[in-house]
Amino acid sequence: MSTDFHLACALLPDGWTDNVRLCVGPDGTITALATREDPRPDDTRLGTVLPGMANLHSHAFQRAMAGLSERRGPGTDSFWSWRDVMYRFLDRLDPDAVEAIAAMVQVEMLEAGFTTVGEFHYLHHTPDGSPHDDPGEMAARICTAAETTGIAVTLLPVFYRWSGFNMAPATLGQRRFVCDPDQYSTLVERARHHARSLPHVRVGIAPHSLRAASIDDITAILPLAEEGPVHIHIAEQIAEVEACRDATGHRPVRWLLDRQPVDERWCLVHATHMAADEIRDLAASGAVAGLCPLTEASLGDGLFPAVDFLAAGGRFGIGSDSHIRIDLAEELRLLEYGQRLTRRERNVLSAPGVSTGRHLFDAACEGGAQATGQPTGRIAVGHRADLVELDERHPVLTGRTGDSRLDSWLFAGDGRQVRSVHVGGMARVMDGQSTCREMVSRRYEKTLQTIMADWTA
Ligand code: NGQ
Ligand code: ZN
Repeated sequence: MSTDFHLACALLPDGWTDNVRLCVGPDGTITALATREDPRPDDTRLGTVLPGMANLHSHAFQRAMAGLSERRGPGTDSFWSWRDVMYRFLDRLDPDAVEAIAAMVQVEMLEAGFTTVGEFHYLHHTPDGSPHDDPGEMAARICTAAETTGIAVTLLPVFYRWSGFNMAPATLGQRRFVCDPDQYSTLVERARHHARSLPHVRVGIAPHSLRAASIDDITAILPLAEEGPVHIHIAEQIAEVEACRDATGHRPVRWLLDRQPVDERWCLVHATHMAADEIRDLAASGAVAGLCPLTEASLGDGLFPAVDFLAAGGRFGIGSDSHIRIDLAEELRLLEYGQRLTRRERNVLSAPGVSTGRHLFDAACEGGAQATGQPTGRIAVGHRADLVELDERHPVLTGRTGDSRLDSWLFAGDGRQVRSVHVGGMARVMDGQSTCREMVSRRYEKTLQTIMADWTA
């Protein structure tokens, strides 16, 4: 069965267009698009509609510890002390908990206007570090969560082997992540197996970082990506840049670009600390910079060199990473505000005469689709019908038209202006709420009661 839509006003690739009719095939793809059309009696009628954006970087389980590492410790708190808390937290999670948390996160993403998620998952094994009977158990649970919520998923099973450069052995806290290339190949195969149960799914690979995967490891596992994306954390912390320089004589982005075939399939997550040549060459590679502004602020990473990277033609997308908040509007806003605060200027990341909201939204939709390898981020024939409808009656959007709707949503709003969300033509959010929120949040609450029972700060 196919469904048809009538959109009163839609952001199409060449701009805002009124009275758009879409035909959506049984697999969720837009099969026909016509403009200046009246609605027909059976059409699903929507108001102001944007394409769905992919959230390209997620560690779903971290949502459940949001706010638990905001108490100052005895020394200087940092990314690394946050990571200690995070490791202590994840030790409590079993597959049921991972599934419950992932479903909650996906519900929150959908309600924020994200229609696809790139799940970079590394909590693979049981608490003692031995694999599950099915080594892909955790991938299966992420898929089950997505079956419940309806979000499109790109599974990015993580290769994690070392605790630092020069093949430093993994620590006890990392025992649930570690694989050698053979074990990893099984894991990816199991992830592919479980992915087959979902309608809107891709599988890629994710060497965790240059700390956790050597260049030779990356070379060994790269064929496992097949046609899928390759994601890696890189140059997020100064300590990592320095350790890389000590070990290799080069900065991380330089080291990767010179030793791996980095191209459009790749997503370099964070890439916060780059020298001028790295910015230029990463931009030229066609890879996506996976920016996670709220997490980068929360963890004290530093500021991505957005002005220079965009001027060099670099591509980017947005991830909510640690999920300290899940808010599409706030991520793009903080990306721009970081630049305003340091440069003491306004409307820094757009071009003269161009709406900043529109410019950032378009770029992040495109980058997110590329990085997740999904046919999303565009309302066009051949793309999936991932549709985000804004509530134009919300006070934040009152009286706004065209790009000023995007500016007002992204700079003055949040998830509350999202009225409905369709993924592959299926309604997943209605009247601002995920269609499975109640069930998912009940289960999440139970899970958290257990996890938090004897948690100490
Ligand atoms: C992660 N998160 O894998 O969850 C990392 C922290 C690490 C971010 N980098 C762990 N934001 O990088 O070692
Ligand atoms: Zn991450």
